[in-house]
Amino acid sequence: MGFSKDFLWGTATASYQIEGAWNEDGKGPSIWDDLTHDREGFIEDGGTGDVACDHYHRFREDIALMAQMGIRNYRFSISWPRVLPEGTGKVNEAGLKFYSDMVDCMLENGIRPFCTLYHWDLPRAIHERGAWNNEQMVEWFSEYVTLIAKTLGDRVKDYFTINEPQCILGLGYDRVEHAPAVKMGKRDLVRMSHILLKCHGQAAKILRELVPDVHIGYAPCANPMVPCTNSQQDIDAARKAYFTVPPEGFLWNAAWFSDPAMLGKYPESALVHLEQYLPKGWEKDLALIHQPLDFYGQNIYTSNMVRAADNAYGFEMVPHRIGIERTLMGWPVVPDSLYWGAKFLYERYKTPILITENGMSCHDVVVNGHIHDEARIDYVKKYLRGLRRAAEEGTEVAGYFYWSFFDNFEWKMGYTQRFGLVHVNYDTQERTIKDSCYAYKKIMETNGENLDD
Ligand code: IFM
Repeated sequence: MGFSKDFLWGTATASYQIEGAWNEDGKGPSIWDDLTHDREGFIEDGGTGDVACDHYHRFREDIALMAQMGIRNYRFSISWPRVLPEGTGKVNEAGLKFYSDMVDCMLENGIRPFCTLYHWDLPRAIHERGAWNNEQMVEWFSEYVTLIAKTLGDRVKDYFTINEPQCILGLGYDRVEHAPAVKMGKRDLVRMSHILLKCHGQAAKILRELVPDVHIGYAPCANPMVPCTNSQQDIDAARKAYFTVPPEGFLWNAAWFSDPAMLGKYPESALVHLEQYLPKGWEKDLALIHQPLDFYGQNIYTSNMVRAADNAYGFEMVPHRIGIERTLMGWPVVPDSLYWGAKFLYERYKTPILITENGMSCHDVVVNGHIHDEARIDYVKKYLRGLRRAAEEGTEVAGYFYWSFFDNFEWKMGYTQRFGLVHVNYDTQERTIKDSCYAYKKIMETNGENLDD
């Protein structure tokens, strides 16, 4: 048993976090350029993505390194303002050429490209026109997606529409921790969610029309709910909690952004209190939002604990036990996250599950040219054992992408967090392969058969 023979092992990154070259060769400004340049003190260490891993200039060496380390599938994202500096209209040919060359380079190295269309670097010009809060966003996004499909579609057959809608709206417009860091009220957030979902649907439709033999996915997040015990009551409670949309914090739920896309309807638990904020005629948009997908991606790092309760919901959250192992981000290490996450999501959406991100930020130190990141190796193996158990019990698990191939700009946390399998010295841009990268290579080579070693 174990993972299927065609299991997709890979790694992931995102444009703003690695590329640098923020204003080179005709690229337009993004909301992250503006936030990091203009809001002093906002980013933990004052970092920006201006240079980041300088991947824009070093992609050939980086991709060769991936190939050397056994990576066969690579999830990268496109910077919208690099190809359309004003968001729409004039195309930046140099930007398109960069992605086209990068894709060629991946293929030459035997790496299958998985392209994420939107991983947060929104063009400033689109932000200034209202972005997700403007119905026209669907047209603007369509123009961008069409351009990418026509440029890369002959060589890139795997796409994700939108990465972590929860964070786009939840962190960008509610908690105000990410760009554009603009606070919006509940009515706007509901309307923006709906427009975002329409963008997802429209992108999937365009890809299906323009790219022969395409595979399309979506990459939302939401901490899985893990039952406190193996009792049937706690398992049922956890499943219910995972897909119940609470009146407050509704953006962070799995069902809010996934039920419309995967099932063609909003969850009842959401409609009860949020329908009043949905735009008029929302029902007729569901056909567009609900496009057939080939895989259901999900970014999973940690979980919440749940048990059955004698209250109106039938469940309650339970704090993690004191002293639980945590990553440098402070996220509790819950190895069963991938087990329960994949299992519950597959039961509900009946589409092959792709773990589009999972990984650990550690306090990595280079000692004599080596990084002995045992905690990361342990984390990956533990989490993958959970995923393997789900696969063995019948959950269709299509693949796993470690986040991230190399250390990079971790948004509000700047460069204080290192998630990579490869260490980046930001002063010299030197890459150093961490022990976890060698360990992951072995895992991929054995198709996960060495997870118990
Ligand atoms: O770095 C991020 C990534 O951009 C989106 N998912 C979570 C990662 C770690 O925080």
